[in-house]
This record gives sequence, structure tokens and C-alpha cells, in this order.
Amino acid sequence: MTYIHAPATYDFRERSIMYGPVSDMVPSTPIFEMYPLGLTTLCEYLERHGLRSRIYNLASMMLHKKNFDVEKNLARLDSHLFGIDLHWMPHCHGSIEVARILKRLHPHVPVSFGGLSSSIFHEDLIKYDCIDYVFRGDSTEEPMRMLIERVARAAKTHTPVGDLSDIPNLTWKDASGAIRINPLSWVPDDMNAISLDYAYPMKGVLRHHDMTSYLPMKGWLSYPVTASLTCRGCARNCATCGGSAYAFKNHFGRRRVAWRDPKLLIRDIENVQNHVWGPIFVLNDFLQAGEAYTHEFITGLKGKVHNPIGFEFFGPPPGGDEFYQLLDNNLGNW
Ligand code: B12
Ligand code: SF4
Repeated sequence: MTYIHAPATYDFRERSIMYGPVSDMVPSTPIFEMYPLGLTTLCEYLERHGLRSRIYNLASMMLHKKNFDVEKNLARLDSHLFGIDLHWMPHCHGSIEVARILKRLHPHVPVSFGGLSSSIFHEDLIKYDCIDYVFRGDSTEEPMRMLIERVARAAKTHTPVGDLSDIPNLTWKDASGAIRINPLSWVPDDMNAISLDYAYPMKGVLRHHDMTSYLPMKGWLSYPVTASLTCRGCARNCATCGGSAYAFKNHFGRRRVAWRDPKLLIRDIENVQNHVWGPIFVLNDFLQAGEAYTHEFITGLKGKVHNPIGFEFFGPPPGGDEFYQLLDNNLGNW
């Protein structure tokens, strides 16, 4: 399985485009070369189930290597299935253009899409000839494993993939070309079955002798910021948000936020430190999980965090000084 992360605008090297300040608040350039963390959890999950998978950050390759020949390099990829993330809307041009090129270079290899934006626009995406499958929802590790096993078996035995109506969250085309939309039924209530394990990309770099295609963003080696994920979903309902409680309920099938057990989250953070010295950014507002969660998580970090650590909050933390005192009492460098 090969996951490819496309640049936001495919032909950014040929055309001059006025990007504006849209990416100024994230470490990526306006090409949005950072891939979704989910690609790491997907690969770790698949490898744990005996399936070979890799991340190919095409956007990063195009940014780092001036004369990088996209078609020549994509033609060399050897995979039973391709996966392209269309998670953030800025990638709508790049992701679809890369799918077109892949289909031209590898006409017999199916191309799958996934991510939050893919989930919302799955019915539009599946109409493209270059897209065979779209995964909906915020938790695609297990549905993806099911599909890869079928696709790999079909490729090895030279038989059709057959009926896929039992694979949850999948939008696909059957042998007659008819579009089929399977139920969005794989929505785990917690986020404990996956692992955000930085050992996976490290192994990948060694296995493929290739550092650039795993780099999360330009300049990462000199400032290796990493992330930990507290949950999937959001308890709030900001009117314009594609990741609000409303959006999660209506497009990703999620009725409540899926939290990661604080013990596992602490383990993730310790694990990051084993590999990387940079700051750790704890993403998604864990205060939404309530006081007990907050207390267990922050006190559990005491004496364990050496890297600088930062937190994302969706509003000013309630409790003011008392809350900052809790951070001070338990963390040296936050
Ligand atoms: C954490 C977060 C971030 C982190 C992301 C870290 C990372 N590398 O993933 C940071 C802070 C860096 C970030 C940045 C941005 N974000 Co943000 N982010 C979020 C937040 C709060 C949570 C997302 C999350 O945790 N997802 C977890 C799950 C859902 O995703 P995942 O595990 O990575 O992937 C799973 C699935 O999505 C799917 N999947 C993903 N890719 C693929 C690919 C394939 C082939 C398949 C099959 C499946 C699949 O399977 C994965 C595993 O199960 C959401 C709000 C929310 N409540 O959801 C906003 C949100 C997703 N972000 C948003 C935006 C707009 C951005 C930016 C574009 C903002 C900007 N202008 O700079 C940038 C883009 C960054 C880049 N590429 O450079 C919007 C997206 C709206 C949209 N549809 O476009 C949201 C909804 C919030 C908002 N309203 O701003 N973000
Ligand atoms: S707090 Fe952030 S993720 Fe949640 S609904 Fe508001 S904008 Fe979206």
C-alpha cells in the first residue's frame, strides 16, 4: 500500500500563484506539504497486521528537489493500491491531479481517497475515472485493511476484486461501473486501537533508503516539531467549521468525541521523545474531555517530558491561573 501526499496545487513549480497568508499559522509552506497524521496511524496499523505500506510525501519531494521528475518517480512505485489524502480542502487541485497521473502511469492499480474533505465530497470524487474508492469517516484503519487484503488477493490471483459491499465506510464502483455507497458504520467510540508511533516513519526511511518522502514538512530536520493526537471529533459547533460536532455527526458518522486514553497519550509522548528532540504539539483540545481527564493527563506527564510541549485549546482554558499552575507544577517546559 502506498499513501501519497500531494501538494495543494499540483503545478506550483510552473505557474506563479498568489497564495496569500493562508498557511502562515502552520509549519507548512503554502503548498501544505504536511501530510495528515492519520497516514502514520494507517501505516502502523497495516504493518501490525502484516501488510506492507509506505508514505510517499510527493509534495515534500517536489519542494526539496528542484529538478524532481514527478512522472518518472511515480512510475517507479510498485504497489497493489494507492491512497491519496484529500483531508484538507486546500489539496483539492493537487490530490485529483496526482490521481490522474497515477491512473495514466498505473492503469491497473486502484486509487483510493480518504480524509475529512473526501468524506464530504465522496459522491463527487467517485465519479472521476481516476478514483476507484473513497473512504469516509475519521477512522479508516480497519476498513482499509479489509480492502487491501481483497485487492492484493485479486492482483495475485489475477481475478476481479468482486463484491465489496461488506467493507464499512467505502464508496466504490462495482464491475458494471455503478456507484455503491456502503454504510458509514465503522466509527469507534474511542481512539485506543491505533498508535501514533514515530518508530514507523523511522523504519520506513531505512527500508526505502529515502528520508525526503517521509518528511512531514520543509525545514523539519532543523526544527523537528511533532504532534500527539488526543481525540477524533470536536464538542463545539463553530458555524464555518468542517470538523465541528455537527460536521462529524452528519458527514463522518460520529455522535460523540472519541478520546485517547490519557495513559496511551502519555505513552505516545514518551515515544516521540525516544526519536525526536523537537517540541511536541498536543493537538485537539483535551479540556473538552473534562476535569478528570485533564488531571490524569497533566499529572501523569510529571517527570516524563523533556522536550518542550505545547497544547492546542479551542478557547481560553477555564480556571485561569489555577490551570496554568497545574501545568507549571507538572511540566518543566510548556
Ligand atoms: C489537528 C488538526 C490540525 C493539525 C494537523 C496535524 C496533522 N498533520 O494531521 C494542524 C494544526 C497542523 C492543522 C493544520 C491545518 N488544518 Co487542521 N485540524 C485539526 C483538527 C483540530 C483535528 C483533525 C484531526 O485530529 N483529525 C484526526 C483524523 C480525523 O484524521 P487523521 O487521523 O489524520 O486521518 C484519518 C482520516 O481522516 C482518514 N484519512 C486521512 N487521510 C487519508 C487518506 C486515505 C487514502 C484514506 C483511505 C484515509 C485517510 O483516515 C485517517 C485514519 O483513520 C481539525 C478539527 C476537527 N475537529 O476535526 C482541524 C481541521 C481538519 N483543519 C482544517 C484546516 C483548514 C487546516 C489547515 C488547512 C489550516 C491552514 N489554513 O493552515 C492546515 C493544513 C495543514 C497542512 N497540510 O499543512 C479544517 C479542515 C476543513 C477542510 N475540510 O478543509 C478543520 C476541520 C478545522 C477548521 N475548521 O479549520 N490541523
Ligand atoms: S473549536 Fe475548532 S475544530 Fe471545533 S468546531 Fe470550532 S473551529 Fe471546528
